[in-house]
Amino acid sequence: MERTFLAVKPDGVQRSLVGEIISRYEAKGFTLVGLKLMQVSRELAEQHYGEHKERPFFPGLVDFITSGPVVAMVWEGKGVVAAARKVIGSTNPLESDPGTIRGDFGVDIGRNIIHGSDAVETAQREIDLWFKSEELAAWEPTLTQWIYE
Ligand code: DAT
Ligand code: MG
Repeated sequence: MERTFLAVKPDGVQRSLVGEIISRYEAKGFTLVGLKLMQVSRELAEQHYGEHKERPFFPGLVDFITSGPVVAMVWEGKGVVAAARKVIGSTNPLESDPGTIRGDFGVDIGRNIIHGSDAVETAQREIDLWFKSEELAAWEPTLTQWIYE
């Protein structure tokens, strides 16, 4: 089953949006297989956002993501990588549709509340970067038959 990596960023944690965000993915029918609140090191932040290291916003992005605790999560389900990104919305919250997390709760691009992997391969890389295999739980919810036909 497909998995994705999601992280509630320091702004989302400070604004008490963790429960709201988890609820959206639970209600959709996806399965939570990993969850931890953690302080991100600069090393982890720089690796996670490595694709952006030449961009002018990179230092500010690393400062921001290390500025307070984040809630790192792994979610599982059919098509979860793309579906989770749809629930998140566009990178710029002002361009995100209402109903999406960024569209409902954010304004500035540098305070866009949540990270989500952008492709299946990226998700695997990010899950391996953020979680040890023993921190992930493989379990089958009893609800499965009411979500999948
Ligand atoms: P996303 O988080 O939607 O995958 P991304 O991978 O292009 O977006 O960028 C990673 C994060 O970097 C993004 O969530 C917020 C920040 N960011 C991106 N573009 C930016 C910009 N032009 N100015 C400031 N921050 C930016
Ligand atoms: Mg990205």
